[in-house]
Amino acid sequence: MQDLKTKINDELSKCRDQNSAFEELNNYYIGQITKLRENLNVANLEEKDRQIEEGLATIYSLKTLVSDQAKQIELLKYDVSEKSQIIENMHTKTKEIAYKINNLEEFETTPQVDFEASSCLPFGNSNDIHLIKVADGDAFFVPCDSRLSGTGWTVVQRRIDGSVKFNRNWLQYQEGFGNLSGEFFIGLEKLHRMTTAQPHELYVHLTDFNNESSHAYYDNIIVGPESEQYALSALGEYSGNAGDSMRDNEHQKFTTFDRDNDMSEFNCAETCLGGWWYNNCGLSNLNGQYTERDVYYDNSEYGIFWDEWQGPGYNLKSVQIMIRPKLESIK
Ligand SMILES: [Ca+2]
Repeated sequence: MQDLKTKINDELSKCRDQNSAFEELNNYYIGQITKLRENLNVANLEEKDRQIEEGLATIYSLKTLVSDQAKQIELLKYDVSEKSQIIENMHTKTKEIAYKINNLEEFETTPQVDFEASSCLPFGNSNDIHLIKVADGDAFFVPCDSRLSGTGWTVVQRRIDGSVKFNRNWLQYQEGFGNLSGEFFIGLEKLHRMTTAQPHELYVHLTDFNNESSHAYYDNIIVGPESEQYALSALGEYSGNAGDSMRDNEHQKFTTFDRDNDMSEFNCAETCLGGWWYNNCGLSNLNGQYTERDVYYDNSEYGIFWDEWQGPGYNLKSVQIMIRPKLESIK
């Protein structure tokens, strides 16, 4: 029994020792594990910090990239808008060119076209009707005359038989009327455009019922714009054998029965029966009433007269008014 007790105590003592050794070992491992855990956590944190830093750097560079791309997009948008404008301009140009081509095709079928001509001069020794174009205005037909006083005159008014009425309103005088191969008035707007595009000379050819002729030449005619009522701004020097009967009309505005610009207390267009650069009322009336041979001298003073040649009561048989660019002004 005593032996058994001793054995048990021994065994118990051994167990305690072993237990104590286990505890020590356990503590050692716990310590190691704790240390490892601690190390592991620190390493993880450092790694995380590093990852966060890396992440932040990536985000920053992404932000820079996005901002750069936004700038690029803005530049591209601007570029696109600029190119759209260019394309739109090209469309407009294309339309203009197409329009010009179509018109050229139309004009190709019209005879006697010369867009270089701004008067009858380029047509040389011609007595035909030609198309001319002054400055950037529309082209229009004019009769040319090379018989009365050398070549290249543009006829702007003609009276020969009384077939066309000349007692007309402002708008008709502005635009012109009549028949280019007979009696007509070219129109104040065209006269203005022609005489202001380059210096012009003026030739007035008169014929009486005895078929005798005279002429008046003025070396610098200018017809003002509509805003100045197409005033006869200048005539220049006179020469000829008909007398200077238009001098009185120089610096006068144009008057028609519906627009009184003259110096008379009455309307000279109403008393003289035609549109003209009336003064009060003046010594010439080349757009007056046409009169037949049997009443060529009726003292009416509303017929076609040129005071200094046949007097104001004599109604002339025919008139032709012509203009031509001054030769010394042509380069
Ligand atoms: Ca008046």
